[in-house]
Amino acid sequence: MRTKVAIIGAGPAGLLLGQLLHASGIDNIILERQTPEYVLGRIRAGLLEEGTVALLDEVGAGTRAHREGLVHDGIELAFGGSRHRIDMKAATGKTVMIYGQTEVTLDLMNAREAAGLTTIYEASDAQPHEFDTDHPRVSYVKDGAAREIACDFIAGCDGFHGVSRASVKPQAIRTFERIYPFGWLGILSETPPVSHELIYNNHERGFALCTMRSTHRSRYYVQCPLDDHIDQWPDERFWDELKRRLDQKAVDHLVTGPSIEKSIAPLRSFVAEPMRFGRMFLAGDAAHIVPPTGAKGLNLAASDAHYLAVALREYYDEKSSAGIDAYSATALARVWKAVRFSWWMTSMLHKFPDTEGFGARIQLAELDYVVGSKAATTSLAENYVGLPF
Ligand code: RFL
Ligand code: PHB
Repeated sequence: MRTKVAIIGAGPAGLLLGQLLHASGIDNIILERQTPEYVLGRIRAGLLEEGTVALLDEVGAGTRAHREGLVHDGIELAFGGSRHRIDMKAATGKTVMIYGQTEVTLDLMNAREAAGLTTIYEASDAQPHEFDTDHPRVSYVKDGAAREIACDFIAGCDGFHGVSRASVKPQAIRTFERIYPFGWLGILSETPPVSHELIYNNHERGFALCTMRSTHRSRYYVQCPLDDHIDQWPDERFWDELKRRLDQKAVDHLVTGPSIEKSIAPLRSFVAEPMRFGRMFLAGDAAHIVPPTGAKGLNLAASDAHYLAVALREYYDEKSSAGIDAYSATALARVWKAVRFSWWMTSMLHKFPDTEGFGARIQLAELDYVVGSKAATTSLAENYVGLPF
């Protein structure tokens, strides 16, 4: 088999890149280790920047998001017993959209199928080869048989634990990492959200986030110890802990119900440099991870896919390598700003082992400054709605 771009991974980065390339007439094949059902079952991100929605529109996959997504003009920060609204639309003219990653993935999968493009699911042992030459290829196993795709370029869109980044010689890559000493325990429930906008709570018992997937489906997170296990968190314990971290008005409005999904995610910041190795590019979580506090992971996967698609279009249409040569630096400039923002939001809102006394007072002073200063509010808002790309 031969294609121009072999994409490893059918998550948001790989699926969006595939559609963007197709829109430019660049043929591509996606290899995915899991089944489509497995990919669609992963409850992850929920918040899209306008730029991400525009990319879905660009590939004709944005119709349902506009119909079903919830557009939010602001968020609330709760600390010291009261809530403060950040009006992002007033500060930046921009909004964000609540639309789940599961839905984004489904819309992109449907668009791919409608376009008749090849996705090979349940492809095991994918391995990129010879990407430092002009004839890269990807080997894999399907239905017990060894197969291979010859290509011009490889796009490693295979997430944090993927094979692409792991295939690079250690001396060719540099990584930067911060591991946070806690995780997020999240639940999804078929209950109306406690408030029509997101509430980020700084509390002495730990961080809590009230978010949603729709007007009848809520998503809540509480900061938890890294070594906690789901079994230690029956629904009653979760709701009880959440209530302890919310302001009184939120507690009064909270509707609880059985969880339909429950999971614990560790928090980390991670960046690999560069994002290009000869004829292989990394995009999305394969290259970088952010803690979910800033809601940037999926949105960064989308901006990487955009930069890479533009670079490859330039390569094929204009016979110029300038775009692919600049891809890594261009993408990393945006990535690092999102890494900074996510780290800052995480630092300001969570309980750290040393957030006693002095540390806690500094967090409250910072939050008070953020909600009280027009400059600080605008800075948070312009990062939250997404820096331009
Ligand atoms: P993904 O989604 O991990 O997809 C990678 C795909 O590659 C496949 N794969 C392979 N395929 C073939 N061969 C191999 N060897 C392979 N190895 C892996 C995998 O099966 C998978 O299908 O990466 P991608 O596409 O880069 O997308 C990144 C996003 O999924 C991620 O950044 C977000 O979910 C992060 N995130 C959030 N991002 C936001 O923008 N807004 C949010 O509100 C938000 N909330 C979150 C989040 C992530 C969370 N968790 C669980 C980590 C909330 C949570 C709790
Ligand atoms: C979510 O809806 O899952 C979500 C929203 C905002 C975040 C993190 C997660 O910062």
